[in-house]
Amino acid sequence: MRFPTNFYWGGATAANQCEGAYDVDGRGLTLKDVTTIGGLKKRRQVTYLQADGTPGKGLAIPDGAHGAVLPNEYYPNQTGIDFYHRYQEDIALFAKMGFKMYRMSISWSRIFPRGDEEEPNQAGLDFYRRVFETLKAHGIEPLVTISHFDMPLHLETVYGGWNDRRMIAFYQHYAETLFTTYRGLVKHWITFNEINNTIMFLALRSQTSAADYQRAYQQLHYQFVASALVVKRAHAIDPENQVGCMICGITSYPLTCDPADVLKNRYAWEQNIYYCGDVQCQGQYPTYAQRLWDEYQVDLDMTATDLEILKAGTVDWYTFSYYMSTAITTHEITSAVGGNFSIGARNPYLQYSEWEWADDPDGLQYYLELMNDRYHLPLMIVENGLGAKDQLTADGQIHDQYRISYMRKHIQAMATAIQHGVNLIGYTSWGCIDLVSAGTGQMSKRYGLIYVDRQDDGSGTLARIPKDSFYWYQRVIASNGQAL
Ligand code: P53
Repeated sequence: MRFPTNFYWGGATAANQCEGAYDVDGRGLTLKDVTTIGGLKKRRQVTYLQADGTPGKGLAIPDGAHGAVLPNEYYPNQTGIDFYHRYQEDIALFAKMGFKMYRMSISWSRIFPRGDEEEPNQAGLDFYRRVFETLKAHGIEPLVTISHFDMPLHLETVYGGWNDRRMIAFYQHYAETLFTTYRGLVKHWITFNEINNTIMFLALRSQTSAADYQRAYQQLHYQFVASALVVKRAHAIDPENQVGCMICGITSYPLTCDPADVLKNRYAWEQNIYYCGDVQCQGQYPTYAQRLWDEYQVDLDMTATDLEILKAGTVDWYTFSYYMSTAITTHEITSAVGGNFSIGARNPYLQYSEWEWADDPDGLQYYLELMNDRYHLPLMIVENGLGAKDQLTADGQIHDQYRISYMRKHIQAMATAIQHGVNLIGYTSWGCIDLVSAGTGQMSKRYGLIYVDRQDDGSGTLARIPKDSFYWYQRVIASNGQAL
C-alpha cells in the first residue's frame, strides 16, 4: 500500500445536511428548508405562485414540501446536526482523526439570502471565516463546494432556477464574493456538487418527457458556462486557487454480453458520466453530445461566446463521489434495484446495502483507472462511504465493523489504482459525521465515523460519539494508508 506523501485524507459534508440554523443571522430559505422527510422517489411537479400572483415555473420537489415553512410539518434540514453552533467541537474531532482535508459547502443563502442581491450578508461571510480559521488552527485544508443542493429558494421560485440564463450572473457574483473574501484561507474549490445528477437521475421520474431532457440539458449548459467563468475568475483572483468539477460517479456494467447491452452501457456512460466531465475538463462538447441532444430533440440556447468561455475555463482536477455500481441492459429487467437513487438492474455478483446500493470496490478501481487516462488530471474521491443503521450498545459505543469493512475495501481499491499509476491525490469520506440524508431526509441512514444523537423524528441530544470506525480511520491516516 503506497499512498503519496501529501495525500489528502479527510471527510466531507454539505451545509444543507449538517449546519441547521436555517433562519439565523440573516440566512434566506432554500428548497431543503421546506422539504420534509420522505425521499425523492415521491417527487412531483409543483407550480409556485410568484410575488405578483402569477404562476412561477414548474419545479420538482418531494411530497410534503410546500415552498414555505408550515406548522406541524417536520423539516430535518432546518436543524441538521447543528454544525452551525458546534463546528468547533466537530472540527476538533476531525483533527483528532488526523484529517488533512475537510470538504464542506457554503450555504449560498447565508451569503445572498435571496440570491439576486448586490451586497452580501456580512454575518454569513463571518460564519465561514470562523470555520476556515478553526480549520487552519488545526492544520486542516478546506475544500469548498460552492453549490451543493441548496440554492436560495427565491432563485428557484422567481427565476425557475437554472432554467434561466440570469442564474449565471448570480452564481458568478456569489462565487467571486467567496474568492475575494476568503483569499489566502481557501484555495481548493468545487463549482457544483454532482453536476451530472440533473441528467443521470431523470430516468427515475415517473414520466419523463422530451421536455424534461430539454430542460436538463439547458440547465447543464448554463451551469457549465457558470462553472467555466468562475474557474477563470478563481485563477485571476488568486493564482493559488485550484478548482475541480464534481461528478456523481456510478460505474455501470452491461448486464449481459449481448452486444446491444454493451452498446447501451457505453451510451449510458456518455449520457450519465462523461458528458459533464468532458465539457468541464476538456472545454468543449464531445462528438456524442449531438447524438444525445438529437435523441430528445434538444435545442439549446448556446452562443458562440458561451463556447469560448467553456474553452477558457477548464478545471484543474476531477473530483467525484463513489458509492456503488449499476448494471444496464436492453432485456427485460427481472430483478431491479429499488433503493433511493439506485438505478438499473440487480447485479447478481454483488451485495446490496439496506438502501439497495451495490457494494463494489472493484467498480471504484475501474472508475479511477478510466478517468485517469481520459483526462490526465489529478483525481480526488470527495465522497465515499456506507449508509447504514447504527446501534448504540449498552456500553454507549457504536461497533460499526460493516462500515470499516466497506471503507477498507474501497481504500484497498484506491491503493491498487495508485499502484497502476493513477494520479489520485485525496479521499474525503462522505458524512464523516452523521448528517441528514440527501436522498431520504433520514438521520438513520448514517455514514459517520462520529455518531450524532439525533433520530428521524428530530429527537435526541445532538451529542457526538466517536464510533469504532473513528479510531480505525485515525490509524489509517496516521499510517498513510498502511494500517488497514
Ligand atoms: P444519501 C444519489 C446517488 C449517489 C450520490 O446520499 C448521491 C445521491 C443523492 O442522494 O448524492 C451524494 O444522503 C450527495 C450527498 C449525499 C450522498 O451522496 O441519499 O453529494 O449530498 O448525502 C449520499 O444517502
